[in-house]
Amino acid sequence: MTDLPPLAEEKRFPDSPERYRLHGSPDSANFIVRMVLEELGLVYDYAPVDRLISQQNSDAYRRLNPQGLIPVLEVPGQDGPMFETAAIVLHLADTHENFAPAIASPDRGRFLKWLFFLSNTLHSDLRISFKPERYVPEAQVAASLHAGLIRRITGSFGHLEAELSAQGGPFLLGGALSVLDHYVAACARWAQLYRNEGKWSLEATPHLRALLERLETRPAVCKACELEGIEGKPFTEPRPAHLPGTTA
Ligand SMILES: N[C@@H](CCC(=O)N[C@@H](CS)C(=O)NCC(=O)O)C(=O)O
Repeated sequence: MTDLPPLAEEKRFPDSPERYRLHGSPDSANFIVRMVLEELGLVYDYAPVDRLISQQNSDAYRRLNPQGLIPVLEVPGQDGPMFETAAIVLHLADTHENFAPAIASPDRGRFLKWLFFLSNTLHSDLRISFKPERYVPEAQVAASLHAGLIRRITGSFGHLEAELSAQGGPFLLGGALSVLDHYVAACARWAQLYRNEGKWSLEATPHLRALLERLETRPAVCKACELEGIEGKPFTEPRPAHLPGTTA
């Protein structure tokens, strides 16, 4: 039996880009990916997705992410575009060996559990709380769902506050900055800005506030904010982004 010759690189990965390409719209979940790309000092292209005209639901975009959700990162060498923010930032951190503990490290498990918590609990709840009427059209039921989600979101920030306190800060893993911190910072921003109606604030979470203040001074975070059209203090005194394509 003869081994078949390997397929040419371009045949195996016909859509693999030459360099990272981030698809996003201002202040959407791509903001988290953007902060991480900037922290890692990576070169990338940016493809704007106009949410005002629902471009995320176009056939072309759904070929990148069948859910029609932002962000997508096209990754050199991968056999398809990546979606899901946590998967993307984990991939970037692992590939570039920064902002995540190494696989054999004793804090890897702690890192993973909080990353999954941020993705499948806090971020997920926030997303539903922004537009509860998408899930339950009746106004009263939607209002009640929203109230329940705000309680859960407040509880989730409470868990993160307790972890920060237990680790002694300044970051979620303790002394080392990781992609968890960028993820939680964006969630804290959106929780204050969108459909929160003053129900959650940083008052009850002083350790989280200190983490956010620290992140706000990082050059990579400032650069990401500038590119996303986010002005002022993005996490402790958030104001809506002002670039076209922004939606609440
Ligand atoms: N689980 C997804 C959620 C992403 C998500 O919620 N994206 C929002 C923007 S922040 C979106 O695409 N919204 C457009 C829509 O719902 O039509 C992830 O982590 O990437």
